[in-house]
Amino acid sequence: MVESMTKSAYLIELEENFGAHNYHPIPVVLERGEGVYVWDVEGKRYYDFLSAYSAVNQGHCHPRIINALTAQAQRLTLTSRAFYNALLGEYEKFITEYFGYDRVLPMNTGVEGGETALKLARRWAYDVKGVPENKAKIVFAEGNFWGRTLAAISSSNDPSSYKGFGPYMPGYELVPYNDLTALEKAISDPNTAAFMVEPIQGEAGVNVPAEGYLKGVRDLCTKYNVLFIADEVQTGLCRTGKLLACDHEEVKPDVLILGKALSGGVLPVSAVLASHEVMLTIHPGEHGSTYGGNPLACAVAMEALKVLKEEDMAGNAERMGILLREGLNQLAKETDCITLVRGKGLLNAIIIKEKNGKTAWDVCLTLAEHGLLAKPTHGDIIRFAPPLCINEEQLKACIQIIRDVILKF
Ligand code: IF1
Repeated sequence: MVESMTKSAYLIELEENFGAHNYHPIPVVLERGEGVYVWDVEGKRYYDFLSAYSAVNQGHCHPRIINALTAQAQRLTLTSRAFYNALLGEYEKFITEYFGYDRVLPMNTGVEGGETALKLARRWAYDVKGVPENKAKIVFAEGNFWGRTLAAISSSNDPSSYKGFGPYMPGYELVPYNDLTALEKAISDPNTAAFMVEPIQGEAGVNVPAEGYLKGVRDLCTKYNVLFIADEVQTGLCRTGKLLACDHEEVKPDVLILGKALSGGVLPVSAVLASHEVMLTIHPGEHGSTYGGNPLACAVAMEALKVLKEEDMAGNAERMGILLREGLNQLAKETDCITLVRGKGLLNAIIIKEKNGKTAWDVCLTLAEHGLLAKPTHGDIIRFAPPLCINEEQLKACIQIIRDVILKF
């Protein structure tokens, strides 16, 4: 390391020289996290307003989750599913009762959850609904994002997700988000297996659908015997002020996909929940994963779910979200560079109008200088999604930071 370089600069240089360039991070190098705070290698403290894209809802390094991790890590971490393990059955009972489903299929990343849900939907279409072999259709909403695999990017209409990675998965159809007429037209096709949708579109920039959309999706999927798959990888686990974003409209999807904060951010854990009828269409040896359902993940996920409930993180997200949007809407009245404020619970975003050549990226760089971490998406949208353990004093401090930066912008 050259003496004159800061440690951050040195570590950024290493990633520049030895890593793939599949990200363009905000130039901050983090080495410690606790609750709503993270520290960089120079010891500067930040409020984390991204929460690792909603994977650290419980706060960074939550002590109960870390304790569950370290205790289990000293006993047994991985057996593969070639054998039973002492935690998986307990976890399966716990999580199915926690969310009110018959069965769970444990995986690791969110996108594996999506892939699993789609395999279940196609298999259910052939074995239960009676769709002719290889004719099953899956419908998605424009603006969807559910991961980076070839099956996932095949459903995307965002060129930065799919361009240059063809050919694409067949059997997909896209409809506009928040449009029940288009949805009914698409899923009335008797070969339709499922409609997979995010209750609020995260990557699209916290796109909140009209009140009643999810209820409409539920009713149409029931009417046409089509599986309603809710991708709650980002919106689930108290992020939007309810346990699940679907709970805002009291609708129950046929298939529920969870990920990210299911482990409180300590290791990849995802899950697909469904009925006996749907889940048992996959038979032994027809799906799986080396790490899926490993005892370490089971121990961590049970504690992560207990923390959400026992610390009333949904209630706090609801209350703090209202405060945050009040602050952002007040700020939007005082400046013309915020064109929109939207969100639910602690999943929020503002849309920044470029000014004097300054963009949302520049705002995020200045926010970082002022001790608040956020990152733009789709150019002009800044997501504000702190850990759900944030308290009123911390939130007010963050609103003040955002005000100071935007009003100077
Ligand atoms: C990246 C954002 C992107 C997701 C939903 C499934 C997955 C995700 C609704 C897949 C993952 C992550 C991926 C990460 C950044 C982040 C993200 F939407 F959250 F902002 F990319 F768009 N369903 N979202 O949001 O879960 O396989 O990643 O565990 O790819 O940069 P995963």
